[in-house]
Amino acid sequence: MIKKILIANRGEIAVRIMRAARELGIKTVAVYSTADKDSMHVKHADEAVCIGPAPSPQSYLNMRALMTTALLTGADAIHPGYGFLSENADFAEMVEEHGLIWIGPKSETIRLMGDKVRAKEIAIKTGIPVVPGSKGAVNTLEEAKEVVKEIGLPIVVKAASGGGGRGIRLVETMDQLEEGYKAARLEGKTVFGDDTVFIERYLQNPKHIELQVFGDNHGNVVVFGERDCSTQRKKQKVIEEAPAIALTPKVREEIINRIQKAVTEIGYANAGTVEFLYENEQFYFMEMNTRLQVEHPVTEMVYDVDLVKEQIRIANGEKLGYTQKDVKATGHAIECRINAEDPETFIPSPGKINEYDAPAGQGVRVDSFLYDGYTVPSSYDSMISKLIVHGKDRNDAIKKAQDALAKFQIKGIKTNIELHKKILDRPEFKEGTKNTIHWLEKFLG
Ligand code: MV4
Repeated sequence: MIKKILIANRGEIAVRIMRAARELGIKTVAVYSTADKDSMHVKHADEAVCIGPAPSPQSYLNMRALMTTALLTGADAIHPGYGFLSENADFAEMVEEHGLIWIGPKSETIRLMGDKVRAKEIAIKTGIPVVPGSKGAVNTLEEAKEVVKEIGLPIVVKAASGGGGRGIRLVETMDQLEEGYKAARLEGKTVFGDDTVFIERYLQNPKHIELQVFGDNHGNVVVFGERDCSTQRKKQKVIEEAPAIALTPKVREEIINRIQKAVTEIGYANAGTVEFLYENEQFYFMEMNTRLQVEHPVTEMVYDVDLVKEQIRIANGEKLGYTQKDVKATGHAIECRINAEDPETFIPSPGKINEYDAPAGQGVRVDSFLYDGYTVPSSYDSMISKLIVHGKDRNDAIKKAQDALAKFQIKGIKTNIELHKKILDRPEFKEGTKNTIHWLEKFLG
């Protein structure tokens, strides 16, 4: 049984994980960098250990410091949160090898899904629809030309170790192919240490829809529906919602059933997200994320489930305790990511908060680590808060989000709260199907 969890993260997600642990009667160990000594996650933990200076490679990414801290504090499990080391198979393996519990999928699964070529092969094998493209890796420019002759233009060249938008090149004409192919390979090599690439037909104007899956260590898998994460800028999600109203009940049921079957087949354990592009009523597999996601609360709201508690229970060896037909979504949830950033330039805007007043009420949730007088450090992500609302339907949720945003006061630093108000007020957003992955960027001009 897990008695003490080390949380290898900071910010709102560290606080979020501590809440789940406390509710389960489990002690927590916070780790922090010197830049985070006054941070909320340090105050909320049962114990806190400083693991290094502000730069992440020397603190939150320092595997040896984290492992040592876990052993010295007697933690029996590590929760990585999202970002940082959450999808680092080497770290998950290190934790496993030291006899501690990794609260996430097996290191082997993380390694497999980190390789987008192998992940796509698994998708094809298990009956998940994929974007037409090369059969596996494309090793020469000649091969790339052959693939283009077969599937036509435009195409994208993607790094096999990529993800989150790095190492991807759009090729619209034959004479752009050499440059795009070489650039994707080089970016793969420089950013991920792997120059393997593959090719896909380019989808012009899709939505980004992802499905939340959950497996236990006894062969049971449940899919907690989908999220629409299309409202994004520069591959950073801004608003996420559940369910995706673009889907008809039939299309939703079919993709849920397919994924449930496929994820059961691969013996997946713990939380995962299967990401798709969605265009003309078709799903196209992109990748599988082997971690808890930032936007997990919208799923929690509509399925009335605590996904972090579920992660901990599953890591403890417990069974899921419900099946696919037991889980049902109610109403609509919307998450607004509140960033400390300049509203014009989007440049991060850290600094001291001299007034903080968060909204509350029925169906209103704020996941944050802010308090009056807190100084947002400059060393980390600019996301400082998540506003999540749950309404009886999408219009109700939009209205609740607008009311909550009107009440939200964060003074002393610049935030994107006004941007959220503008987005929620747009007819194209309200309509709900026109906001594809390119919509927000076009709207912002
Ligand atoms: C694509 C695509 C269109 N067609 N693949 C960007 C991030 C990476 N995870 C995959 N990405 C894309 N892959 C094909 N075959 C368009 C994108 C894309 C995108 C995807 C999701 C959310 C935002 C995006 C913004 C630009 C491009």
